[in-house]
Amino acid sequence: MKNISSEIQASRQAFYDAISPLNLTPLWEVLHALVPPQPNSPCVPALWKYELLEPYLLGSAQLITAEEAVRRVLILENPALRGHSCITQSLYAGLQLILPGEVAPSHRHTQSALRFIVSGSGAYTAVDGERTTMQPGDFIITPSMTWHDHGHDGDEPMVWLDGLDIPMLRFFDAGFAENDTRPSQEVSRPEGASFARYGHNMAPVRAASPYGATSPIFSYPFQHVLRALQKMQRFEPVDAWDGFKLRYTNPLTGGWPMLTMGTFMQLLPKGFAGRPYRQTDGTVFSVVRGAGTAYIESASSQTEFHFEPRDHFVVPSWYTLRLTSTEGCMLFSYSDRPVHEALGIHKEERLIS
Ligand code: 1HN
Repeated sequence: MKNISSEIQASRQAFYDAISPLNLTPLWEVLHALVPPQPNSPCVPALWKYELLEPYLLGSAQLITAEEAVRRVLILENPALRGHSCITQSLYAGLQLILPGEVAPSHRHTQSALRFIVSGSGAYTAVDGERTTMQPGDFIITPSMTWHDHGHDGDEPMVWLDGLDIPMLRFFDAGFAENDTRPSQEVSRPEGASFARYGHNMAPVRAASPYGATSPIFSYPFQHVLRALQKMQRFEPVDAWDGFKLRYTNPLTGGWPMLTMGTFMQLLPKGFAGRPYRQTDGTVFSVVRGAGTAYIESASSQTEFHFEPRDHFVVPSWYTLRLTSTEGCMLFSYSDRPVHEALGIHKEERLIS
């Protein structure tokens, strides 16, 4: 507000006090905060070094079983939003541990989940009667309201990143959940059945999409993405901002595999020094291979994260990100971009320097 006399200020305050019991408040006091000239996220950039958290994650198995915990997860909480179980205002992230012989019991909920496998192998996730064995680097989907449980027939601890749209569903007050009557759901189809039907640029002639606009494929194996990016690296010019970057797709539509979260894999070649960009979708990164540096800036802050395999970091909406990698690296990421696009509010700026 401009310079105003204390007399006017006092009479305005008296007015606000008078209308407050009627649950009224003056727009003119909050207008610029409500409609900022550009995004002004309450989130901050943050890095979770796997090396530092791994002892605690593995140690959590001494405290509680997967069955008792239902899901034994350490949530990655944005440092500026502690206590809200979220990594950005719209996204949840956590690292889940399952040990050989354990079961994470079957349940279902309207929140959609993605898994990105970080460490170990041999555990399976079951979705809608079909099990998928998980390998490092695989991207796996649990569509909204599908029964899902996890189990582990292998012989080493297994860790994956869970990405859920929990804060969005909380915002819309649209959360429903239900526990199954059995810890593990019955298997009704062989492993790979969905991939056979939908994973080879083919589709059943008459069958309708089993999960609406969500992808009919539960698992996007790492080996396929790796092959694609390595091949691209040989014949395609490198993108000055992204390196070589692909988005995962729903094979039936070409659109995003999930309605609320978009997923990506990128390869930064050796010696890559990316240009800066910013976009409205705050993004969570999981480091698959190699190492590099993320330079993250806003008008009032500058952060530099050195990342290695299994590290995770978050870049809030409209922060500028620049990626570099001396040895080369691969990064998986997810964001709420499908929602921004559906609402017509997605914005990206690719800057020159
Ligand atoms: C959930 O169902 C899983 O199925 C993981 O593995 C994390 C966080 C909150 C609510 C449900 C899972 C979750 C979750």
